[in-house]
Amino acid sequence: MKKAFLNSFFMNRLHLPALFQPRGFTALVGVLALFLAVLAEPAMAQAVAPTEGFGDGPKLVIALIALVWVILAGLKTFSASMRSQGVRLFNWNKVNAVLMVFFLVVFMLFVLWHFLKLMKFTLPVSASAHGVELDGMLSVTFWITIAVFALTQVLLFSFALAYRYKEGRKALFYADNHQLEFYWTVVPAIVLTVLVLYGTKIWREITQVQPAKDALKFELFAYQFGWQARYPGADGVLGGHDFRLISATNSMGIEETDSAGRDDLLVSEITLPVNRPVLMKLRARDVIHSAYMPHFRVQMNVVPGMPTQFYFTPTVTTKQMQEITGNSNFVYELACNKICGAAHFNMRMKVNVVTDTEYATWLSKQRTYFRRPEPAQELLSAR
Ligand SMILES: [Cu+2]
Repeated sequence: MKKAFLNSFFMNRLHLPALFQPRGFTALVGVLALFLAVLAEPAMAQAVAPTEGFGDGPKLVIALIALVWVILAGLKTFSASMRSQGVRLFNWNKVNAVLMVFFLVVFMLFVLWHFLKLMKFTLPVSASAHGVELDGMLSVTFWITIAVFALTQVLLFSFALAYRYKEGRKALFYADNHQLEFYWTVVPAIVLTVLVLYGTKIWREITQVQPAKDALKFELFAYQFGWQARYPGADGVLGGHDFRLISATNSMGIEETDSAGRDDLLVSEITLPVNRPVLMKLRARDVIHSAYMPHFRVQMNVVPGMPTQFYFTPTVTTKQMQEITGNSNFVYELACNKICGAAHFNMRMKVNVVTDTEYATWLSKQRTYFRRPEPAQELLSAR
């Protein structure tokens, strides 16, 4: 090694092709991944809860990485210059192998820290009966993937340490092993089949069930950009509809000639009695929207020309959920979950889950879709 100091530093460390050699590339990707994760984190926290931040944590992590990077670069240059004088300071092969394991531990702790830090932004317990099943399925899938992830990462990085270059050690030529290949094909196939069948069973239980006779029906009508909600009147039947009837005075296209529709109610918020099955009917006026009520684990596409529905039972009232979450301002919401146009973000509606008596009181105050009587009493009392 007779290279000059600058030559050895800049040519070996910063020459681009070196970054694409396995070692340089691993380090580059590792640092980039950490850097991106650190950068994305405040943005994520900001998006969910504007007042919550991560303080100086991310800056500290970036500074630490930069510091370690600079120290290593300095050591490497120093050791290269010493080696040109015949003194060997470090076994860099071993240092890199140990750094692999160091990276594994730091990265795993980083992942764990993220989980703990961001857990509070995840959804609270399911507010519907089927949601509990769905959550159970998700956690089973989650735990299996976490176990596989941890196992494969530990193997990957510890093998880099255990089987690093050693003088005199020759790699074993190992062409194939049918038994090994059999196991790593069959075991994942069985696990995936079980997961898929389990998921299909739950999906069938959620969507293929026959709605109860006494189920409460209501209709959601999606348009660019908003929702309209219609409840059946005293008869419990929603009147017919036809898109050709949509006009300035009949925005949902309800058939005025259908007697079942005359007592239908147009409401500004969805209100549901707790523990009563609900059949949500969905229609769209223009493009595909999606009715998404995350707290109830409910989501269904709303398609023009193809009515869809979702059948579910709310089990937790708004008041109870406020206690569970410790947030006195908590409200359930309906949002559109299809990017349906410029004001897609505006497609929201409040959802209330209340007791039977509260529901009856609320219902009695709603106005009918067609002839909405003037609220004389309310106007008088307001004055
Ligand atoms: Cu939409």
